[in-house]
Amino acid sequence: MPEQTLIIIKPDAMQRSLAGKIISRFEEKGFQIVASKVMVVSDALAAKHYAVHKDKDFFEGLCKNFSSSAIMAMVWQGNNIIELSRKIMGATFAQDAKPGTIRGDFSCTKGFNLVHGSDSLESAKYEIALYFDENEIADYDLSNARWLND
Ligand code: IDP
Ligand code: MG
Repeated sequence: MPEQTLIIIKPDAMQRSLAGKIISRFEEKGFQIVASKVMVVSDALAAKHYAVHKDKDFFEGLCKNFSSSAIMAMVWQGNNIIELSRKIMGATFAQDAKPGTIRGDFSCTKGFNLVHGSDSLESAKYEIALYFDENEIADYDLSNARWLND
């Protein structure tokens, strides 16, 4: 199975109608989207999602922002997607992120950085399971893609 990761379009990006632009970045790179849903994250889910940061001083504000309005949770797959998606997103603080990255191109703030992506195989597995049942993750079989040879 190709490597999979959880990508989330955060509330600030959804409110700014940036979902399409963000999705395009991953599509253009050649990655495949295999699951998606729009939802409002509960306080409990936000705390689980950001559990690794539970002792940080920004944890409470982070969870509050993350659960404040709708997000789009997605599973994407492709070669080396965990490392490459982090590059596509750019540095954590959007004000430091390089032009050409999602955060560098669309945000000039610190914490409102538009997008989340898993940072390791282990966190991807944990995070995907927080949002999706196995039967909600589809696949596309390109071995039989008739449009490729039409
Ligand atoms: P990441 O999203 O690039 O993986 P993490 O270090 O995992 O960055 O932090 C999770 C999220 O917490 C960040 O995306 C950002 O929204 C927020 N955050 C991280 N560090 C700070 C901080 O020092 N102040 C405020 N918010 C922060
Ligand atoms: Mg992180």
